[in-house]
Amino acid sequence: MRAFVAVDLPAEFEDEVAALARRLHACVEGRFLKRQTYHVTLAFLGEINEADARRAIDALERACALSAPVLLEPKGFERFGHRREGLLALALEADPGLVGLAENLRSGLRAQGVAYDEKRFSPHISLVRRARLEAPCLPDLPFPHACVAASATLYKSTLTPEGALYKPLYTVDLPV
Ligand code: 2AM
Repeated sequence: MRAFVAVDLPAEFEDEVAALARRLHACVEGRFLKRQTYHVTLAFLGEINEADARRAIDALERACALSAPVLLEPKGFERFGHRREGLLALALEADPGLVGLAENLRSGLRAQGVAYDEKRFSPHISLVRRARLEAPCLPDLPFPHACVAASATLYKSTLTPEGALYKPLYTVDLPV
């Protein structure tokens, strides 16, 4: 299965991110992601088997047990990939709790021999794929208020023509 580990968004924060995305419709064309797909990826595992999934759960539990409170604090918009057809995301500040969680999870995965995409951790919430921006710059929009995350989850991702479907496999509470 295709899998990744992510921090889940608290419901109120998710509402605010969805409201921000709605306002973007005026100046951005592309495939807007559904609000139930919003998350902050900590580690993308790619194809894993059942044994790897058990090891990843172990690494997730350990990382969450060691974690400081994880603050989700919007920083600004960020574009990844191709200028005219890339991903538009809401970038988050490098909160020490969030960065520490990603580092501890990744070192736990390494210790368990579970491979993951080693791109540098750049915390963000993906909003629009194949994004084409009309205006030279994005308007001044109200960003979601910072909040403390409550959980992190191992997800199974299934690719479909309508986009990826994410199924939570195992969720661990974070300290608040
Ligand atoms: P993205 O939203 O920035 O594209 C599930 O695919 C999640 O894992 C997405 O949030 C995706 O990030 C992230 N991810 C990180 N590395 C990835 C990779 N190499 N391939 C696919 N998804 C990746």
